[in-house]
Amino acid sequence: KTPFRRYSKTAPKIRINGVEYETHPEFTNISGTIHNLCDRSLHLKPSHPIGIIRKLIEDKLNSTGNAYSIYNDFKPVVTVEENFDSLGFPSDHPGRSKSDTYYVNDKHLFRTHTSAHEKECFQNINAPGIVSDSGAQTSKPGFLISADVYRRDEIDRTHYPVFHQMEGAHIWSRSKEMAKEGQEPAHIQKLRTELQTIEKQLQGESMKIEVEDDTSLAGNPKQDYMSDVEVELCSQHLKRSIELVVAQVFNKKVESMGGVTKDCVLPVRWIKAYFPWTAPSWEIEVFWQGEWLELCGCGLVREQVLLNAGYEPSSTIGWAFGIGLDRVAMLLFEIPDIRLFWTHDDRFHSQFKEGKISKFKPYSKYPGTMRDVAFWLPDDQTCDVIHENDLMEIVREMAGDLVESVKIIDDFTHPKTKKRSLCYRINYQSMDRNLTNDEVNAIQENVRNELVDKYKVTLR
Ligand code: FA5
Ligand code: MG
Repeated sequence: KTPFRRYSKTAPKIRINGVEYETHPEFTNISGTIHNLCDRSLHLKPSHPIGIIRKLIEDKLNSTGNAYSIYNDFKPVVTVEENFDSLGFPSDHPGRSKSDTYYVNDKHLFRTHTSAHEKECFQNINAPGIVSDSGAQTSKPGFLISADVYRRDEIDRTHYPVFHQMEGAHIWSRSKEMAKEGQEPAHIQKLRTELQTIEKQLQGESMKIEVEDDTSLAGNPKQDYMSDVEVELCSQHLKRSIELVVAQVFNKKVESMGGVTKDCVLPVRWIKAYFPWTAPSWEIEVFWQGEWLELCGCGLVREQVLLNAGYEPSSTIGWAFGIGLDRVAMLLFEIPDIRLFWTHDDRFHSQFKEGKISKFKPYSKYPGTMRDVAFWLPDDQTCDVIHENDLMEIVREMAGDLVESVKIIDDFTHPKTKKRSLCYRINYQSMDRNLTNDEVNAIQENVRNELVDKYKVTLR
């Protein structure tokens, strides 16, 4: 059983990954569960599905010219500045709220995405003294960052408070010298050559990608400092790079199913999106087994992000993307429940091999047990309002990985008293063993007590 650590709002200090942080009476909302998960580094395990996918993507992207430095060891606690401010998040962005984000204190939080490390990695590209693999005094123009990310969220088979992302970025310095008569500037020529290499590689893949691309910039404007040709080439470079990854990964999947990808066509589509730190922006979706799956968000890096990292105005253009690794891994390895990634059970881990995509064979299906909890919300305005994610957090804290899902089944306001009642259905189910009734009852009792203690609800 995972030890149960609790942070009372009065505990003055918390130690995370060897660093001591002051707590904050209003901000600190991290739980023992999260603390226990923050040094597992699943993405670094070579024969864990998350680690396998991570490595496949890194190798594929570096096969087009070895342009990416790899960062896989960033610790999860970052500053509010790194996670939000440096990327231009407005001060009222919902992602900043305590109901969505795990705060260590008012200045530190568990990163909600790998974009939190963009600024530092952009700074490293420009930092003097960084020696590349070839010994040159410049570092690579791109980077890949893989890490665990944290979000307070609902509980079901595809949501877990910790998941994994890979960030990618690539920049080009604008040439200082004027281009020769009749020639394009050096960085444009470079982009064209690199793009050709990627396109050629894409054509060589046995899995064909059928692209539906929303190239119109209506409602998805370019930045003024970039020229039309820069936007065009940079977006193509970004999109073809990601398509190359998709072609490779899904090719491996089809092969592992005993199929042949020779005449296989995989539909993908680019949909315009919005991120505060990229413009224009897109999301890519892949059509797999009858459904569109959202893979990743991306776009051309906003100049402000580069300026925040110390770049000279108008000196640099580039792109960035962020891929969620867990859902892709679930789909490719046919893993039915996201909790399985976190199990210590060898019946899970012994099934996977470095570099291979294989189908997960469930070792056993243990039955679930349902329990409902119903309560009246307090009408006393002086106590904390309970957010659905707060309830999820309580269940998570009491049940750990023994909870499969939590669903609202009733939300009712009394017509006369105007009192509001909620009912949630909790499904307790272990991936590794049978649960006893006593055990489930004890957890359920803890959940009920905690709801009363923390949020002053009236149980029904
Ligand atoms: C981001 O997190 C951006 N940082 C991505 C980005 C990077 C955009 C760089 C532009 C430039 P988003 O919140 O949509 O965006 O998450 C990115 C991906 O992570 C999603 O496409 C999805 O694959 C995955 N993801 C998001 N939420 C979850 C979740 N709760 N569980 C599992 N995967 C998730
Ligand atoms: Mg999204």
